[in-house]
Amino acid sequence: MGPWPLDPRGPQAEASSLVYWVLFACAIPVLAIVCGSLIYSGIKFRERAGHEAKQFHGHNLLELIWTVVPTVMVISFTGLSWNKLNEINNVDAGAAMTVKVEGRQWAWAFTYPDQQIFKLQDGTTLVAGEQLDIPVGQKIKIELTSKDVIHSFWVPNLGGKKDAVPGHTTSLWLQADQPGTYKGQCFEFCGEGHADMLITIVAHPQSEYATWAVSAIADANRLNDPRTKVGRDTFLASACVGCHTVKGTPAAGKVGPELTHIASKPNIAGVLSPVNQENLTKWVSDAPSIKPGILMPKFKGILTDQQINDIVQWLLTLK
Ligand code: HEC
Ligand SMILES: [Cu+2]
Repeated sequence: MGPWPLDPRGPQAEASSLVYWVLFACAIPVLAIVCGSLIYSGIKFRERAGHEAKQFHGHNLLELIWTVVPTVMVISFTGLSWNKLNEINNVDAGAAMTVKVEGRQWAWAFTYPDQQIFKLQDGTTLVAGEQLDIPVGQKIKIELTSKDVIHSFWVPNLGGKKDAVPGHTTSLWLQADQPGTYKGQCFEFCGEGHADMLITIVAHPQSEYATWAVSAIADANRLNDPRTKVGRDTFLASACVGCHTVKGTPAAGKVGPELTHIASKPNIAGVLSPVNQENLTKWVSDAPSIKPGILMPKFKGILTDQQINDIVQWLLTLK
């Protein structure tokens, strides 16, 4: 099933779905009794030929019942909600890690905690877009803020929603009981890209989380390697980004294939093998002469040989 609050996969979401189901279970008999007796007495005691509507008022026992029962119910609901709200709002106690989340039109950025396992070689901390990776069975504190307008963070299977307000920090906590992928969505209309402001939370078994972190750091280090930075910058500044996606960078084009792992592929576009400096240079310089009719233009003459070489050096690090 997709994102759905009544399919809780963690204690936070369980707390609110429990309140929902208890209230729902009590509301059904109340509805049945109230509507049932209304309809029943409307038919039974109505005025009709040979039957005069009975006139009476006051019935101590009935009045006592319909005062006491709802009072007890409402007080119990208050107690239950109070109790569960305390649990839901208990953000800090026992949190294993704190992730800073910033909403902006129209994406989320996740900054991992200032811990050694999330450090890049340039001393900065791992930041990810769209996807947050967490360990299973641990309480994760989310500190929310916004860069522009009000957004709302909601991953229904894991927990309640919270607004991300510019200039303020709000917080919530999440915990996934099972490994898996949990989808969420910005829940405050925030402009034309609102519908695309998605959230993906991937929960890893605790024993595999450190391994995930190592590979995430390696990916981030590769993309930010100072030795290939010129190539990265040239790539991002040229037409390539309009057609190709490289995860972890702003390049998100969808016309051509994703290049996130181009250096690990067996060939380039199915025609040039292996993926090495020589072949990539040929391809980027003049793809149409290698594979006639493709959409990718020739870059020889548009970019200098040096620029093509810089880009190729960077592409070679995309393993
Ligand atoms: C107008 C769109 C467009 C632009 C601009 C563009 N490409 Fe491409 N690119 C493509 C398409 C389409 C393919 C797939 C060709 C095929 O497989 O038939 C491709 C394929 C590739 C491949 C091989 C991918 C694979 O999976 O084998 C590489 C590498 C590549 N492009 C690099 C670049 C670089 C670097 C730039 C910028 C200098 C660039 N492209 C600019 C459209 C584009
Ligand atoms: Cu939003």
